[in-house]
Amino acid sequence: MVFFRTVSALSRLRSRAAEQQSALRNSVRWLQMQSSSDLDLHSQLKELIPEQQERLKKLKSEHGKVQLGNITVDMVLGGMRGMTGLLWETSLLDPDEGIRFRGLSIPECQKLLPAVKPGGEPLPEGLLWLLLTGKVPSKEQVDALSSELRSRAAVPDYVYKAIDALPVTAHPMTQFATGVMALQVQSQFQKAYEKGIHKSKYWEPTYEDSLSLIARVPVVAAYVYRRMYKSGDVIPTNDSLDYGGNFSHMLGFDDPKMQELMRLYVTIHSDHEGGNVSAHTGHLVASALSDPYLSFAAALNGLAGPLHGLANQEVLLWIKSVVDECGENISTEQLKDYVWKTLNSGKVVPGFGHGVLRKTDPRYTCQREFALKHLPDDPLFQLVSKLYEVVPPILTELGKVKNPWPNVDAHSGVLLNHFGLTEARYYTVLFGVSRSIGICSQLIWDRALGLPLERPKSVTMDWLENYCGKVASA
Ligand code: CMX
Repeated sequence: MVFFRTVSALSRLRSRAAEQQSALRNSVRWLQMQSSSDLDLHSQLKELIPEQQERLKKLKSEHGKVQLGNITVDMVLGGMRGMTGLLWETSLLDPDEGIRFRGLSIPECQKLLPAVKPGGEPLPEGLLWLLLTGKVPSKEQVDALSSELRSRAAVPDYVYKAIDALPVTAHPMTQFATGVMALQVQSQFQKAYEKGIHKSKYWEPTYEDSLSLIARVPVVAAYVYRRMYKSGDVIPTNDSLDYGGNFSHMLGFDDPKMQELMRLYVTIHSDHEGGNVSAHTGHLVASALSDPYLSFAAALNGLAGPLHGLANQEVLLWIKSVVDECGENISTEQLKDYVWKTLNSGKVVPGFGHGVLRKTDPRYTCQREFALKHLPDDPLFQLVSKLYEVVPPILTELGKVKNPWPNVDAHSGVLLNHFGLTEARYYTVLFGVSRSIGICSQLIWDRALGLPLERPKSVTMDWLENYCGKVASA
């Protein structure tokens, strides 16, 4: 009897232990599932999308007829300045305060986004996570995203061959955009569309293409640099490095300060709301359901214009022309004369002014802080500081310039130049790599929210004259 009781107690204990073990196994599995989906950007987005779709639906149904302002003839003739006409979720530009990425200013991003070491510059992967989810990621989430990007970074050989078909003297932006077009051959979106994907699923292959594109553009960009300036001596990726650090490494710069600069550079150049030429172009082209590669290549061609991203190159070339003519120890009077000479020859002063901003660009300010910390005695940095005093009063004196203050491009060149990246014609390619993060993040949301084909109305001068005549007589 005692024996039987002992056996049954033992078997109860064993089965309870087995139950407990299985419960423990389940909860570990659940925790693992939780943590692996916590670390996975795709899963995070999948959760967020339905609530944002509902939000948009509600906005349309409850507030669809609310007016956002009046369109004037000036706006139609003036490059649509001041016209609110686009939805762009990832960032918002305040004319006085500057850019906010998902509500965070640049100093807030520097404080909150994970860095390689505490107090360091934000990791661009962290910004990508923030732009896509609206949430500040943990270091573990950023590390997981870094490793996902590394796993997507392989570039097919025909991309290099397409670039090699161009003369080595072709502008770096032409070579870069050609490489991006060649990457398009691997578009998942295009393949899925050809197979007949349902529109509710468009965001998934857009996500795949976007992440692969973001992962691959630094490799293509570095190839262009090494091809043009380092006799084609290509440097392979270093799998122990993050996105910005690796980009700097592939270009040939392993100085930790240059890697920090690259992280800051990529972060602050990534996104600047939706109306600027490159972002708007990418969004417009994608609205025809062109895949992310086609859309981003189009965006790059807009970025390559001197009034937009090419100002990155123009500023350093202009600063070097100042030094060539007047020397590094240029006086304030000489500098004023040089600025007037530029203006009087019908050119703009590159790096100053903006279509929306009305104060000093905070992207300029954070680069200035970087310079004060790492290169305070650099003569070109001192010249940039002098320009800050000299140029705005002159532009104000012109009477027509709406914003006489420096923009992002006024500063980046002297920082890159200081660390040995002296080839100014290449700078806009760096801008392009950075822009992939902002433009592609919004493209994923464009498709997730089902945003329509973009097609504003245009009119002729005849139409405007007739319309204004009727308004006047009424
Ligand atoms: N130097 C000389 N003239 C300038 C000027 C500058 N830096 N900024 C503006 N102006 C002129 C414009 O050319 C325009 O002249 P016109 O009426 O004769 O055509 C007039 O001032 C009014 O322009 P605005 O309304 O103040 O500025 P816009 O919105 O038309 O243009 C921008 C904005 C950026 C194209 C212009 O300020 C400019 O050309 N700046 C220099 C180039 C530059 O730094 N571009 C980079 C911008 C940031 C980026 O996208 O990367």
